[in-house]
Amino acid sequence: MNTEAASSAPAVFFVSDVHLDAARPEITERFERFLCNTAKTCRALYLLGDIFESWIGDDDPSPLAKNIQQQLRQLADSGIRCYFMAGNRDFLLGEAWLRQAGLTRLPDPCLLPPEDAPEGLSARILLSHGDALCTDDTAYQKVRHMLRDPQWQKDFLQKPLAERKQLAEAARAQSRAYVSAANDSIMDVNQASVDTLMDAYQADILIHGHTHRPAIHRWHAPTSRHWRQRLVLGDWHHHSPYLRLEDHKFRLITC
Ligand SMILES: [Mn+2]
Repeated sequence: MNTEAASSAPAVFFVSDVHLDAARPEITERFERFLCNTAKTCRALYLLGDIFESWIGDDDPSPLAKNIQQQLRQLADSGIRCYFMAGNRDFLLGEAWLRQAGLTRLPDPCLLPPEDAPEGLSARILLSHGDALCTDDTAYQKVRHMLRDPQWQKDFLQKPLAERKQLAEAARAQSRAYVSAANDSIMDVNQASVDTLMDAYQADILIHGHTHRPAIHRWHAPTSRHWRQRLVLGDWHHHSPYLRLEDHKFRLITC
């Protein structure tokens, strides 16, 4: 029998925290290169939040957003399934924009759809952006609660574009000041919150971003029969990292 014929299916890619920003063209360049080259070889691309540094509404005529939308569309049109889960910076991305980009929205959290769960691998894989798990940061969780309120979002999107731009800029400055002053340990996920979430979904593997602390963590939880894994995606500030699922194996790649 020709074993060569049993070649593996194309890989599944996971990316988060690109933080695309008109002020950082080198990040845009790297991400565009990723979409045009590397991503062309996968069968599904999961964008797990904070792809954009900020999003103030689909009506913002930013050339950066338009170009990225077109490139994502090309990828989707070439037959690659592309998914988007909102992060804490791009949660206002609207349905029309996503549809135009060929992206399917995923709720946070959600299990990896069965078509991309490796055949024969019994592990249940959960996806999340990750910010909801940073429960030690109580101040942030309060803000998060407000920002995710549909009424708050509706009110915000009804403001004139210039006002939204100003508010977003002020929020970013505030966030930068907060992050630099806050205790580093509260900016990571809380282990008990991770286990509670994984219990609720009977998940064995959790993939998330947000913390910018790329790593593969492995531990044994008292509530689980199996070893658990937490795969943390890296940010794109200086590199172009992505997670690759291929032949039942995960690999964090940094280019
Ligand atoms: Mn984030």
